[in-house]
Amino acid sequence: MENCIFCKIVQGEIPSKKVYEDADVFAFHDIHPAAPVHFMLIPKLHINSLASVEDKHRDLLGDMMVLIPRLAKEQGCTDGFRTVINTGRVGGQEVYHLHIHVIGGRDRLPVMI
Ligand code: DGP
Repeated sequence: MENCIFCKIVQGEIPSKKVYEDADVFAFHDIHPAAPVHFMLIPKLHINSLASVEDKHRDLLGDMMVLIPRLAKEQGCTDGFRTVINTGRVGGQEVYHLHIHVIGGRDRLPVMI
């Protein structure tokens, strides 16, 4: 989608520190890490937010969930991690392209991201 930062990251138009990529999803480090490990997993397909998901996205979202523990472990989260999905204005969402924050790497993780 035009003017979406995360679509531009997927397309390589904006540089990012890539964690993982396959045909459907992309993961990269957050530019403002809240903890030693802080990356985001996004669908390549532009979906505005969790509030916009539809039944047709079921497999994609399932694949993302299954991927998270694997990537978290690879990034060094051997004793747990936190996942956060900020949704909409009240949820504090800043970038309107669905993303799952994965944070870890220290004992006391921030509640808000
Ligand atoms: P949220 O509040 O959940 O919408 O968080 C959006 C996150 O995206 C925020 O933690 C900072 C991160 N972010 C914004 N712009 C960029 C960027 O250009 N590159 C990277 N790597 N992260 C970004």
